[in-house]
Formats: sequence, structure tokens, C-alpha cells
Amino acid sequence: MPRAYVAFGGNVGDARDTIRRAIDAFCDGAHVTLLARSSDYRTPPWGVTDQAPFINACIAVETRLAPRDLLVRAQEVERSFGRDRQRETRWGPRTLDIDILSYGDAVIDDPMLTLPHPRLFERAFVLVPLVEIAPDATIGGRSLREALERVDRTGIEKLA
Ligand code: A4P
Ligand code: MG
Repeated sequence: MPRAYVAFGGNVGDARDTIRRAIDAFCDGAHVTLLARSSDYRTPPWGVTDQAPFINACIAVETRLAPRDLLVRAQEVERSFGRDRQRETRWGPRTLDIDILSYGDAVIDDPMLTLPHPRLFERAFVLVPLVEIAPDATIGGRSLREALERVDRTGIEKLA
């Protein structure tokens, strides 16, 4: 079964509780099976820096869903936790954001679903939790550990 890496983030409300429940909802054990989950991290806001810190975490899953169906499932979970895209700005505050980072070796160049995720290698808030659960993995031929060495991890804090 294909393996996917998925990132969770949020900075509105109790984001740790939201992410915990969202991972449970996303990984139903039938279509999507949880293989590994990172710790939660408190991370400085990226992109738009004038907003509250985020909580971020990553998971590895095995899934029977096709890539687009996995994205649809992620967006359903975002909506069920109160995400309202109509009222958001790009990179601004949100209750829950779920990004599909990679899906097997799939390469998809479509604005609705781009794989691997185009900004994955720039983002310490993704790479730090991802390397925790997949230290030796590569995505699109690139080593995650090496990518992590090139980004600024300042202010990222692992939570107990
Ligand atoms: N989309 C395309 N490819 C994918 C993919 N691989 N996974 C499309 C998920 N979605 C994908 O998504 C916009 C569209 O991207 C979707 O309709 C989907 O079809 P969005 O979540 O509304 O994205 P956005 O916020 O407008 O932009 P972007 O670049 O996806 O930003 P993020 O990653 O969602 O940024 N700082 C910290 N520290 N931690 C964070 O988690 N998050 C953001 C939000 C900004 N700063 C942050 C964090
Ligand atoms: Mg997103």
C-alpha cells in the first residue's frame, strides 16, 4: 500500500487538541492507517509573521485512497474542525491546516494537488517533525535530514 507523509498545523483555539483529534479523524484505520506520529512543536509563524505561533506535527500513513481522494479527506477533516477558507488570508491564522507532503513516488503538477508539496523543503516547521519520524527518508530524491540542515530552526520548540 502507498505511504504518504502528511503535515498538520494550526494557530487558532486549542491547536494541540485540534491536531490530536484531527489525526484521529483522518486515520480511520480502514482507508488511512497511522504508521508514525511526530511530537507536537511550537513554531514561529512563517510567511505572515505578525500572528500567533503555530502548533505543527507530521504523520506517516499507509492508505488505500488515491492521492486526490486523500486530499479530499484532508479537506473534509479541516472543515469539520471549523476551517473556513472564505474568511482566511494566505498564510494567515487558521484552526487547522492539513498538507499532503508526499504520496509514494507520485509527482503531480496541478494547483489543486501538487506533489511533493512545493514548499516542503523551505519550511523548518514541516522538516523538524518530519525528520523526527522519518530521519532517513528522501522525498523526490532529496534527503530530509540534509534539507533540515539548510533551514532556520530558530524558535522551534518540541512540546512534551
Ligand atoms: N494544494 C495543492 N497541493 C497541495 C498539497 N500537497 N497538500 C492546494 C494540500 N493542499 C494542496 O491550500 C490552498 C490550496 O492548495 C488547496 O485548495 C489545495 O487544493 P491552503 O491550505 O488554503 O493554503 P494556503 O494557506 O493558502 O497556502 P499554503 O502555501 O498551502 O500555505 P500553508 O502551508 O497552508 O500555510 N507557519 C508555521 N510556523 N506553521 C504553519 O503551519 N502555516 C501556514 C499556512 C503559514 N505559516 C505557518 C504555517
Ligand atoms: Mg495548506
